[in-house]
Amino acid sequence: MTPSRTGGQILVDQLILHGVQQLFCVPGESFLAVLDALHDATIDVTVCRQEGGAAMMAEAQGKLTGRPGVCFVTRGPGATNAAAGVHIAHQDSTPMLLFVGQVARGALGREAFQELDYGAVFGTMAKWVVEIDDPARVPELVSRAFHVACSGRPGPVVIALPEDILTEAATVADALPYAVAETHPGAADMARFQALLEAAERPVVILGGSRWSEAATRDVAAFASAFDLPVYCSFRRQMLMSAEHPSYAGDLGLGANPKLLARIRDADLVVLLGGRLSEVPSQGYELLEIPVPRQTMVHVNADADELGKLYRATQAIHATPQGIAPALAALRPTAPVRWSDRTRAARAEFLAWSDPAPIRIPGPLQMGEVMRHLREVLPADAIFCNGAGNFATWVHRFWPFRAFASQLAPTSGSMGYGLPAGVGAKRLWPAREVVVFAGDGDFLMHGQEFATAVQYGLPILVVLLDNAMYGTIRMHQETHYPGRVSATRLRNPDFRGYAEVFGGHGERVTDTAEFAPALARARASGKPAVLHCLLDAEAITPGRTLQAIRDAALQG
Ligand SMILES: Cc1ncc(C[n+]2csc(CCOP(=O)(O)OP(=O)(O)O)c2C)c(N)n1
Repeated sequence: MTPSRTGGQILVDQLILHGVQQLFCVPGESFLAVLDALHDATIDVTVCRQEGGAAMMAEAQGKLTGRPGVCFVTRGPGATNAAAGVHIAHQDSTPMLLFVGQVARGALGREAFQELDYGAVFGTMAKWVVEIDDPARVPELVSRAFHVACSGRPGPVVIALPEDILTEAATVADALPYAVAETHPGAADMARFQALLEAAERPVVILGGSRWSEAATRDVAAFASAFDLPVYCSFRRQMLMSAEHPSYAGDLGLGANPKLLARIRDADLVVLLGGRLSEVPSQGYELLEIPVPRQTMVHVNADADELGKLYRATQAIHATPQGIAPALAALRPTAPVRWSDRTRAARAEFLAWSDPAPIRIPGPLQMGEVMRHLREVLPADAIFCNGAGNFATWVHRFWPFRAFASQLAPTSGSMGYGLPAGVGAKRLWPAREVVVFAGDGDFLMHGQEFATAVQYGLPILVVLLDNAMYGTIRMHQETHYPGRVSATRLRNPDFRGYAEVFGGHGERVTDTAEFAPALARARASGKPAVLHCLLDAEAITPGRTLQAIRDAALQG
């Protein structure tokens, strides 16, 4: 006999049977019945300080595991705050479930207290939005939410919960744990792919998107080795290939290596494996022609709708990276490959570009030295997290990603992501070292989540690069409106003191020599830590000063 349960209890039971072990929330009176059901459940709840941070923590867990991260927020303002994380999950193709409180069914449509129409609010951002209007339908609709979030191109699903369905009882059976369908290439697809590859003189492979696994990255690395192919990662997808692999040739981010871009333009075959080659990696949609690239193109994507959306590929294969990886690993060249010299040259260009040793910037704190030190002392599988800003270049260009699930960075370019992502990662895998790179602007967008790190005893390390401005925007200002500084200066707090008053460990770093001992003390502290690093404002990129950018713009 199925017992009668409240909607809140049914919901929590569904989460458990679908394998949810953690969730993030800011509580609200709209879902008290869920909070009550969680009181005796096996799910670890992280209570956060702002819904944007909570949603980003959930999104980060989705990115690391491929399973939906789960977040609960209250109606109205809770939901709009959480939108920041929903947008990231959408653009980054991350499975995520956002449960939102809703007014009682009897008040719907009256613009009741904090009422929103979630279908309208999240319509362009979520993969699916549903309002559950009957506790007996919770198993069905939650099961569907898990499947929608994970299938094809993953993304966020928003589930609105009218508060009276959570307290009403129903007698209904549980669903089964969700199971996501893989799409695999057929034998004919693989034969055609191999023929296109072996006809090429200058092939390149670009990895991106989601639906990867550690095993899939190993298979693709084996495929790259067997064919001695140059492999690139898309923007903020560097964890898909070890930087130490002899085939790895760099990433297609903001400020990408010009030599790398030239090689992709010069290729005669582009294999786009998993990604969309969206605006940033395509360098403003200019790297490949739209809709018909000059190069022969093979596009492999988990979502049939992404194939032919921007690029009319020579061959389109509807398969997930996990679904195609074993077939790629099984391919063997039928003749010696002709592009090994090119692969070596591309690799050498990457190694030169990503070497921090020659980098010199204005001021006493040399970030090249800092990155070199981090490369020496941090474990290869440290999880690097960042939001948006020029500071992120130091990570993307100079940290050699070597492990799957070691990168948390929003392809959506969302500031304020690094700290909550780091909290999400450390909650998930406490034994992994978690490093957050943040700008001074970026950090304070969700700096309040440092309190969450302290509350849960999460010793994450924040390297906070303070140049007293929204530097990226200032850089663009100097390019387009030289000398006319507008709304980009910041007066910052003492971030060492900030960390300390929150109950964490703080350090202030003003020159290169101070960095290593400060890092050692922070790591030994066992507490969440902030290294407040004061950067010379002129050091706006690893290669150019603000003054040089302004001078170049003034000279027209
Ligand atoms: C949520 C959000 N708001 C605004 C922007 C626009 N934006 C991009 S980078 C940036 C400045 C980042 O400043 P900071 O974190 O101090 O890093 P810096 O560029 O100085 O290294 C801004 C405002 C954004 N990407 N995301």
